[in-house]
Amino acid sequence: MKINFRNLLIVNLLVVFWSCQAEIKRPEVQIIPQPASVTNMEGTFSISSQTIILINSESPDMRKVTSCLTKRLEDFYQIKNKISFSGAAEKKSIFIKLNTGLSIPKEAYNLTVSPKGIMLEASSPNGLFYGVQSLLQLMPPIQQNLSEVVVPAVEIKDLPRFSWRGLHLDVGRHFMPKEFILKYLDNMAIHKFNTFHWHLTEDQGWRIEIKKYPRLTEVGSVRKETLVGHYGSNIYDGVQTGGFYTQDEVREVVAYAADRFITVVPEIEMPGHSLGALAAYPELGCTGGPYEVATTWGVFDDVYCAGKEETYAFLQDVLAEVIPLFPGEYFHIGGDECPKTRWQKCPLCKQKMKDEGLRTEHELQSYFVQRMGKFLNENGKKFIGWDEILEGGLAPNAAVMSWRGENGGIAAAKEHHYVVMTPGEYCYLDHYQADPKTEPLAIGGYLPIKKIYGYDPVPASLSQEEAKYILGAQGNVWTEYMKSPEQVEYMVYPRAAALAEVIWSPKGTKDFDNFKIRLVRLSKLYDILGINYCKSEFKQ
Ligand code: TNX
Repeated sequence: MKINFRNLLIVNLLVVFWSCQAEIKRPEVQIIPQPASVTNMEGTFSISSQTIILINSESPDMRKVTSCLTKRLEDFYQIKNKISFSGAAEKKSIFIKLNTGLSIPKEAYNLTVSPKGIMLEASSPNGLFYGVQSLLQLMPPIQQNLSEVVVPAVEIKDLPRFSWRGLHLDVGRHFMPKEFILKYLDNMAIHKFNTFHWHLTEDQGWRIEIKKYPRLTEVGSVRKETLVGHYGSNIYDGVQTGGFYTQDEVREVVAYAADRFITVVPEIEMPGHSLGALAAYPELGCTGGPYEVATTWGVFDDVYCAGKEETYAFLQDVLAEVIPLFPGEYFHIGGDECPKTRWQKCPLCKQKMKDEGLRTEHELQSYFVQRMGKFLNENGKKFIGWDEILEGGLAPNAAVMSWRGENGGIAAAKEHHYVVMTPGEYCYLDHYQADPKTEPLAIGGYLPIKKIYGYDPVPASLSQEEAKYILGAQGNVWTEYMKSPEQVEYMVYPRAAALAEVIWSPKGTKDFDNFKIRLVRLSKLYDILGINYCKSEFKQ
């Protein structure tokens, strides 16, 4: 046979063209956080308005899962799908199957995309929700009218490494409007975070309505001005500022979070960081005041008086109103940064120490925390506090949030207490993420995204048995230097994406270069969603 080189060349070109087409047609699987197992397969599946979403359960939880999917298809691509209740998969459909008999953990899911259809299966709605989040990341990060959305064929088997995947927000230093809290929750869900730690009371403002004590919000939520620049500048802006959430608004936030399978953990700080409350009810301090809602940052000597029974009665009343608003398992009672200066001089505190046989003010703090913890336990809550609650003796069933490094967490885990890791060096999203010279003013520190990405929440010094007490990790967002929702987003994203992978993905699968490639894609979604993320990582 005579070979015609011209024809061969054409055939070659066609082959190259087809294979390129095929490559273009099969988008890459780029998900954050990286799933536990991803098997790429040949081909794609196209979702159009003809694609039926099949479900095998019609519970409210199932509706949350499906509406997350249908809303995205409609909002981004103008594709409207029918949802149909059915027992089995059909060709070319998306089958969302709740299979309570499936022996995989609560938040795990299996997602199979093939040219014949999509099958998502989990043992609980939580797992299905995360499966949907992954499916959404298989779709193109564009907002455009499309007749079909092409997703790559793939088999994903996924489950989280940790059960506490937290993001915190301090609304005491700067109040954040409810609408922003809702957006914060939306963005958390995309990253498969499941715990929102809402820091609600501070020296600079009390942010939650308490019906029995109206002055907490009338007086305690407003400060007359705010420090300008860094601590110690002694320059103030002269602008009165404040804000708080009504109990109805809190209920709305908690329900909105639940729709995204996020638990809200409230924090009512005690015994320190309490000037907001003391300004409203000065009789609760050792000196009786008067006190002012703080206008600067830092740690203040005036804290709740541990010697007065009125303090405990007040806090129990407050907790009694707050507890029913939050259905989650845990309640946070602060416990950090409580100077003992006033207690040392206070006759009532001294008397209390005598009566209770307490030798040091640290033991008095421990008494305080244990007493309030007991009240929480009696009212159906577990409690968690910052690692200072270890000082002077840890309450028998308290969980610890380790922030001053990992040592507090390690000590607690060794004593078989549950721990959430939030060491400042790795988890403080208020620290600078790039060169301070080019960044908006922040509290200090330096935590580039790569450093968070490299964090492992289980310290090497723990045995396998002790490591089971590490519930997970959390990013903390203290807002001294974040005046607006935009600034909060700037500090949180994209670093929270790195943290999400730390907490979700299996140990040993992390690869920062690969993460960065996936992050470029995720940032396109941030653009569409109007997230004001920091772009320094994308420059180079
Ligand atoms: C320490 S972390 C605090 C906060 C500050 C933060 C600033 C913790 C339990 N207490 O009150 O806002 O540092 O980084």
